Amino acid sequence: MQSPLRHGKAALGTTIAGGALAALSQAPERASRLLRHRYPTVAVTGMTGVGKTRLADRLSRRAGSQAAAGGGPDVGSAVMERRTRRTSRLRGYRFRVVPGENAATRLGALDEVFHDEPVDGVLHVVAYGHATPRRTAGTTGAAVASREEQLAAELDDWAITAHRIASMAVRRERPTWLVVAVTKADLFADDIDAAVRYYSPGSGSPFGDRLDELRALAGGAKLSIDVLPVCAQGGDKRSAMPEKGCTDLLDRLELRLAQLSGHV
Ligand SMILES: Nc1nc2c(ncn2[C@@H]2O[C@H](COP(=O)(O)OP(=O)(O)OP(=O)(O)O)[C@@H](O)[C@H]2O)c(=O)[nH]1
Ligand SMILES: [Mg+2]
Repeated sequence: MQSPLRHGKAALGTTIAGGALAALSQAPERASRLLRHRYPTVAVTGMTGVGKTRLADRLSRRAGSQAAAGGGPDVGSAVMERRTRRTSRLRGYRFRVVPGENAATRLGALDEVFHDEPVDGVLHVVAYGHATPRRTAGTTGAAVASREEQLAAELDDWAITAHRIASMAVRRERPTWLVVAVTKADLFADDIDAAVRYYSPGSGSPFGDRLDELRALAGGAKLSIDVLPVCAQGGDKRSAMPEKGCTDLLDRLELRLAQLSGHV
């Protein structure tokens, strides 16, 4: 017959072993939660030629692409680009740059960032009608598009992304953040206020109306929206937006990302 004491010991042993096992099985989940906290994932979205790759490269302190440096053809991204930014004290971001509508992998990339591995926040890039026109695959000759056409294309592109953001936001408890980055500010340096207004909620502009709709759909408390001007490359010292001006705008954007991520 087993003594009650031995029985008790065995039971205790089992509990400890069980606890250790449970802790072990939770370890990957805890590690991924820590990673998400310190290195939140950020989807970088927007239409083709708007400047997503250049901006993500600047934000992740990566040297510009060959095309940006002046050599080689200026082509759009074909696949999702992954960039990690490390800031001080083991913090940073994991950027997921969704390629523009020219890329065949675009839909899969959208699925990945908004459904399969939902991101913590979204950096949606727009350029106030200054996206670099890109040819659709299979056609030749330089592409041309007016600013009006580019703004209309941007609205169409935004409708798709907004829908994805809304369904991600309503599915989860914690709030989602959206930053609309109005890039290429060097190309409309005297018009930055008007550009920011055009992309702001409650402004009554076509884009503003769509942001209002998205807010209503997602629930105001579940989605924060910021609109910030930025540029990835500045002009020379005498231009309206010299490199120094661009760096200042980038710093402001980074500060906001840090606040939204709880880094500061
Ligand atoms: N003037 C100016 N040009 C920029 C800026 N950012 C990007 N560009 C240029 O705009 C073009 C398109 O930039 P990309 O970053 O390749 O655009 P993208 O959004 O990644 O485009 P896809 O990969 O096709 O989706 C390139 O020629 C860049 O050099 C900027 O801040 N100012
Ligand atoms: Mg790109």
